[in-house]
Amino acid sequence: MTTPRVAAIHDMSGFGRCSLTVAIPVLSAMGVQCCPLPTAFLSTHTGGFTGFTFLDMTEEMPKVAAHWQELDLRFHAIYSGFLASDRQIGIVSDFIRTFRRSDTLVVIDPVMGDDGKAYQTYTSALCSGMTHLAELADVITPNLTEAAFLLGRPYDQLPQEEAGLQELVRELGLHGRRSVVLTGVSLSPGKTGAMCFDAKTSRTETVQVDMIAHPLLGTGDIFASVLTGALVRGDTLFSAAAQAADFVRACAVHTAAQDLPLREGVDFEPMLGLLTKQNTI
Ligand code: PXL
Repeated sequence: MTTPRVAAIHDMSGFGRCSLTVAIPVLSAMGVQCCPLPTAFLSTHTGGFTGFTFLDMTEEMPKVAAHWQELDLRFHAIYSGFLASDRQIGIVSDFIRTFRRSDTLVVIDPVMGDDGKAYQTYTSALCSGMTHLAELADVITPNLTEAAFLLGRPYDQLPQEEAGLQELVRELGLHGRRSVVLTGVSLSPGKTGAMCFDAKTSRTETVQVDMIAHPLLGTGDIFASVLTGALVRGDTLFSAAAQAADFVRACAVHTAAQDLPLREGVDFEPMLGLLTKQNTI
Protein backbone atom coordinates (compact mmCIF):
# COMPACT_ATOMS: atom_id res chain seq x y z
CA MET A 1 0.00 0.00 0.00
CA THR A 2 1.37 3.43 -0.85
CA THR A 3 1.60 5.81 2.07
CA PRO A 4 -1.62 7.86 2.12
CA ARG A 5 -1.09 11.62 1.91
CA VAL A 6 -3.16 14.26 3.69
CA ALA A 7 -3.16 18.04 3.18
CA ALA A 8 -3.64 19.43 6.70
CA ILE A 9 -4.99 22.99 6.82
CA HIS A 10 -4.73 24.19 10.44
CA ASP A 11 -2.83 26.69 12.54
CA MET A 12 0.61 25.97 13.98
CA SER A 13 0.66 26.94 17.64
CA GLY A 14 4.18 26.69 19.03
CA PHE A 15 3.12 25.75 22.55
CA GLY A 16 0.02 24.10 23.95
CA ARG A 17 -0.53 21.02 21.77
CA CYS A 18 -3.30 21.60 19.23
CA SER A 19 -3.88 21.72 15.48
CA LEU A 20 -0.71 20.95 13.48
CA THR A 21 1.39 20.06 16.52
CA VAL A 22 -1.16 17.28 17.04
CA ALA A 23 -2.11 16.41 13.43
CA ILE A 24 1.47 15.92 12.22
CA PRO A 25 2.62 13.44 14.90
CA VAL A 26 -0.71 11.60 15.02
CA LEU A 27 -0.94 11.11 11.25
CA SER A 28 2.75 10.18 10.99
CA ALA A 29 2.35 7.59 13.76
CA MET A 30 -0.58 6.13 11.82
CA GLY A 31 1.60 5.74 8.73
CA VAL A 32 0.01 8.67 6.93
CA GLN A 33 2.02 11.49 5.31
CA CYS A 34 0.91 14.89 6.62
CA CYS A 35 1.52 17.94 4.38
CA PRO A 36 0.85 21.05 6.48
CA LEU A 37 -0.72 24.17 5.00
CA PRO A 38 -0.63 26.52 8.03
CA THR A 39 -3.44 29.05 8.42
CA ALA A 40 -1.54 31.02 11.09
CA PHE A 41 1.50 30.77 13.30
CA LEU A 42 0.84 31.52 16.97
CA SER A 43 3.22 31.43 19.91
CA THR A 44 0.58 29.47 21.86
CA HIS A 45 -3.04 28.48 21.30
CA THR A 46 -5.66 30.99 22.39
CA GLY A 47 -7.21 29.01 25.27
CA GLY A 48 -5.83 30.06 28.64
CA PHE A 49 -2.94 32.23 27.37
CA THR A 50 -2.83 35.99 27.00
CA GLY A 51 -0.35 37.97 24.90
CA PHE A 52 0.04 35.28 22.24
CA THR A 53 1.50 36.26 18.87
CA PHE A 54 -0.66 35.68 15.77
CA LEU A 55 0.86 35.64 12.29
CA ASP A 56 -1.98 35.35 9.78
CA MET A 57 -0.92 33.19 6.81
CA THR A 58 -3.82 34.19 4.52
CA GLU A 59 -1.51 35.78 1.91
CA GLU A 60 0.78 32.76 1.80
CA MET A 61 -1.85 30.05 1.44
CA PRO A 62 -2.82 30.56 -2.25
CA LYS A 63 0.89 30.61 -3.16
CA VAL A 64 1.42 27.27 -1.44
CA ALA A 65 -1.64 25.86 -3.19
CA ALA A 66 -0.39 27.15 -6.57
CA HIS A 67 3.01 25.52 -6.07
CA TRP A 68 1.42 22.22 -5.03
CA GLN A 69 -0.79 22.38 -8.12
CA GLU A 70 2.26 23.00 -10.32
CA LEU A 71 3.84 19.91 -8.75
CA ASP A 72 0.63 18.00 -9.49
CA LEU A 73 0.44 16.80 -5.90
CA ARG A 74 -2.41 14.41 -5.12
CA PHE A 75 -3.97 13.96 -1.72
CA HIS A 76 -5.96 11.04 -0.35
CA ALA A 77 -7.54 13.49 2.06
CA ILE A 78 -7.90 17.18 2.76
CA TYR A 79 -8.30 17.86 6.44
CA SER A 80 -9.02 21.39 7.68
CA GLY A 81 -9.52 22.94 11.12
CA PHE A 82 -8.76 26.30 12.78
CA LEU A 83 -8.87 29.23 10.32
CA ALA A 84 -7.41 32.68 10.87
CA SER A 85 -9.49 35.04 8.70
CA ASP A 86 -12.76 35.28 6.74
CA ARG A 87 -10.79 35.23 3.50
CA GLN A 88 -9.46 31.79 4.32
CA ILE A 89 -12.98 30.39 3.82
CA GLY A 90 -12.71 31.14 0.08
CA ILE A 91 -9.07 30.01 -0.06
CA VAL A 92 -9.82 26.65 1.57
CA SER A 93 -12.92 26.19 -0.64
CA ASP A 94 -10.77 26.82 -3.72
CA PHE A 95 -8.14 24.41 -2.41
CA ILE A 96 -10.79 21.70 -2.04
CA ARG A 97 -12.19 22.37 -5.52
CA THR A 98 -8.69 22.23 -7.04
CA PHE A 99 -7.35 19.14 -5.30
CA ARG A 100 -10.47 17.04 -4.79
CA ARG A 101 -10.57 13.91 -6.97
CA SER A 102 -13.13 11.13 -7.01
CA ASP A 103 -11.26 9.28 -4.24
CA THR A 104 -10.26 12.28 -2.10
CA LEU A 105 -11.81 12.41 1.34
CA VAL A 106 -12.62 15.90 2.62
CA VAL A 107 -12.71 16.10 6.42
CA ILE A 108 -13.65 19.48 7.85
CA ASP A 109 -13.34 20.01 11.57
CA PRO A 110 -15.48 23.17 11.82
CA VAL A 111 -13.35 24.59 14.65
CA MET A 112 -15.18 27.60 16.10
CA GLY A 113 -15.57 27.25 19.84
CA ASP A 114 -16.32 25.20 22.93
CA ASP A 115 -18.61 25.31 25.98
CA GLY A 116 -21.16 27.38 24.07
CA LYS A 117 -18.69 30.18 23.22
CA ALA A 118 -16.67 31.09 20.13
CA TYR A 119 -12.85 31.09 20.41
CA GLN A 120 -11.24 34.54 21.04
CA THR A 121 -10.18 35.08 17.41
CA TYR A 122 -13.44 33.88 15.80
CA THR A 123 -15.76 36.59 14.45
CA SER A 124 -19.40 35.94 13.54
CA ALA A 125 -18.44 36.33 9.85
CA LEU A 126 -15.83 33.59 10.22
CA CYS A 127 -18.36 31.35 11.96
CA SER A 128 -20.97 31.82 9.23
CA GLY A 129 -18.26 31.27 6.57
CA MET A 130 -17.35 28.02 8.29
CA THR A 131 -20.93 26.81 7.84
CA HIS A 132 -20.61 27.35 4.07
CA LEU A 133 -17.15 25.76 3.91
CA ALA A 134 -18.43 22.71 5.79
CA GLU A 135 -20.97 22.12 3.00
CA LEU A 136 -18.04 20.86 0.91
CA ALA A 137 -17.11 18.16 3.43
CA ASP A 138 -17.51 14.40 3.18
CA VAL A 139 -17.14 14.27 6.97
CA ILE A 140 -17.51 16.96 9.64
CA THR A 141 -16.41 16.60 13.27
CA PRO A 142 -18.16 19.34 15.30
CA ASN A 143 -18.39 19.44 19.06
CA LEU A 144 -21.78 20.42 20.50
CA THR A 145 -20.95 24.15 20.45
CA GLU A 146 -19.97 23.97 16.78
CA ALA A 147 -23.09 21.92 16.01
CA ALA A 148 -25.20 24.72 17.51
CA PHE A 149 -23.32 27.33 15.43
CA LEU A 150 -23.66 25.27 12.23
CA LEU A 151 -27.41 24.93 12.71
CA GLY A 152 -27.95 28.46 14.05
CA ARG A 153 -29.52 27.11 17.26
CA PRO A 154 -28.99 28.20 20.87
CA TYR A 155 -26.36 25.93 22.47
CA ASP A 156 -28.34 25.50 25.68
CA GLN A 157 -31.36 24.23 23.78
CA LEU A 158 -29.62 21.32 22.04
CA PRO A 159 -31.18 17.92 22.78
CA GLN A 160 -29.44 15.72 25.33
CA GLU A 161 -31.30 12.46 24.93
CA GLU A 162 -30.45 9.84 22.31
CA ALA A 163 -33.40 10.27 19.92
CA GLY A 164 -32.98 14.06 19.80
CA LEU A 165 -29.24 13.76 19.20
CA GLN A 166 -29.85 11.23 16.40
CA GLU A 167 -32.16 13.75 14.78
CA LEU A 168 -29.47 16.41 15.25
CA VAL A 169 -26.69 14.39 13.56
CA ARG A 170 -28.99 13.61 10.63
CA GLU A 171 -29.72 17.31 10.29
CA LEU A 172 -25.99 18.10 10.49
CA GLY A 173 -25.49 15.45 7.79
CA LEU A 174 -27.67 17.55 5.48
CA HIS A 175 -29.89 14.48 5.19
CA GLY A 176 -27.28 12.30 3.54
CA ARG A 177 -24.92 14.71 1.79
CA ARG A 178 -22.13 14.40 4.36
CA SER A 179 -21.16 12.21 7.30
CA VAL A 180 -21.00 13.59 10.82
CA VAL A 181 -19.06 12.68 13.92
CA LEU A 182 -20.50 14.79 16.74
CA THR A 183 -18.09 14.83 19.68
CA GLY A 184 -18.71 15.41 23.37
CA VAL A 185 -21.88 13.31 23.39
CA SER A 186 -22.78 11.64 26.67
CA LEU A 187 -25.67 9.17 26.67
CA SER A 188 -25.27 8.07 30.27
CA PRO A 189 -23.62 9.40 33.42
CA GLY A 190 -19.84 8.84 33.50
CA LYS A 191 -19.65 8.20 29.75
CA THR A 192 -18.58 10.40 26.85
CA GLY A 193 -17.93 9.88 23.17
CA ALA A 194 -19.25 10.63 19.73
CA MET A 195 -22.42 10.11 17.77
CA CYS A 196 -21.88 9.27 14.09
CA PHE A 197 -24.11 9.65 11.08
CA ASP A 198 -22.67 7.71 8.16
CA ALA A 199 -23.90 9.17 4.88
CA LYS A 200 -22.86 5.95 3.07
CA THR A 201 -25.24 3.77 5.10
CA SER A 202 -27.65 6.42 6.46
CA ARG A 203 -27.11 4.85 9.90
CA THR A 204 -26.37 6.52 13.20
CA GLU A 205 -24.14 4.87 15.80
CA THR A 206 -22.67 6.08 19.06
CA VAL A 207 -19.31 5.30 20.57
CA GLN A 208 -19.08 5.74 24.35
CA VAL A 209 -16.03 5.46 26.62
CA ASP A 210 -15.59 6.09 30.35
CA MET A 211 -15.30 9.79 31.10
CA ILE A 212 -12.25 11.15 32.92
CA ALA A 213 -13.10 13.61 35.68
CA HIS A 214 -10.26 15.91 34.64
CA PRO A 215 -10.67 18.96 32.37
CA LEU A 216 -8.63 18.78 29.15
CA LEU A 217 -7.91 21.09 26.20
CA GLY A 218 -7.14 19.94 22.67
CA THR A 219 -8.92 16.59 22.73
CA GLY A 220 -10.96 17.61 19.65
CA ASP A 221 -7.82 17.97 17.52
CA ILE A 222 -6.49 14.58 18.64
CA PHE A 223 -9.87 12.99 17.98
CA ALA A 224 -10.26 14.46 14.48
CA SER A 225 -6.65 13.61 13.53
CA VAL A 226 -6.97 9.94 14.54
CA LEU A 227 -10.35 9.77 12.80
CA THR A 228 -8.85 11.20 9.58
CA GLY A 229 -5.89 8.80 9.74
CA ALA A 230 -8.18 5.79 10.20
CA LEU A 231 -10.52 6.90 7.39
CA VAL A 232 -7.67 7.29 4.88
CA ARG A 233 -6.45 3.86 5.90
CA GLY A 234 -9.87 2.60 4.76
CA ASP A 235 -11.72 2.07 8.03
CA THR A 236 -15.45 2.69 8.34
CA LEU A 237 -16.69 5.89 9.96
CA PHE A 238 -17.79 4.09 13.10
CA SER A 239 -14.56 2.12 13.47
CA ALA A 240 -12.53 5.31 12.90
CA ALA A 241 -14.58 7.13 15.58
CA ALA A 242 -14.11 4.22 18.00
CA GLN A 243 -10.32 4.27 17.45
CA ALA A 244 -10.26 8.04 17.96
CA ALA A 245 -12.33 7.82 21.16
CA ASP A 246 -10.16 5.00 22.55
CA PHE A 247 -6.95 6.92 21.83
CA VAL A 248 -8.27 10.16 23.37
CA ARG A 249 -9.39 8.22 26.43
CA ALA A 250 -5.96 6.56 26.83
CA CYS A 251 -4.27 9.98 26.50
CA ALA A 252 -6.73 11.51 28.97
CA VAL A 253 -6.02 8.83 31.60
CA HIS A 254 -2.29 9.38 31.17
CA THR A 255 -2.62 13.20 31.25
CA ALA A 256 -4.82 13.19 34.37
CA ALA A 257 -2.09 11.23 36.17
CA GLN A 258 0.53 13.89 35.24
CA ASP A 259 -1.55 16.73 36.70
CA LEU A 260 -0.32 19.20 34.07
CA PRO A 261 -1.66 22.76 33.77
CA LEU A 262 -4.81 22.61 31.63
CA ARG A 263 -3.44 24.97 29.00
CA GLU A 264 -0.50 22.65 28.20
CA GLY A 265 -2.98 20.34 26.47
CA VAL A 266 -3.07 16.56 26.37
CA ASP A 267 0.18 14.72 27.09
CA PHE A 268 -0.27 12.47 24.06
CA GLU A 269 3.35 11.98 22.96
CA PRO A 270 4.09 8.95 25.18
CA MET A 271 0.91 7.32 23.82
CA LEU A 272 1.70 7.55 20.10
CA GLY A 273 2.92 3.94 20.10
CA LEU A 274 -0.71 2.87 20.44
CA LEU A 275 -1.33 4.28 16.96
CA THR A 276 1.70 2.73 15.24
CA LYS A 277 0.62 -0.80 16.20
CA GLN A 278 -1.93 -1.07 13.41
CA ASN A 279 0.45 0.00 10.64
CA THR A 280 0.83 -2.66 7.97
CA ILE A 281 3.99 -2.86 5.90
O1 PXL B 1 -8.17 23.18 19.49
C1 PXL B 1 -8.76 24.19 18.77
C2 PXL B 1 -7.81 25.34 18.59
C3 PXL B 1 -6.98 25.37 17.50
N1 PXL B 1 -6.11 26.37 17.29
C4 PXL B 1 -6.02 27.39 18.16
C5 PXL B 1 -6.81 27.43 19.29
C6 PXL B 1 -7.73 26.39 19.52
C7 PXL B 1 -8.57 26.40 20.71
O2 PXL B 1 -8.45 27.21 21.59
O3 PXL B 1 -6.69 28.45 20.14
C8 PXL B 1 -5.02 28.48 17.90
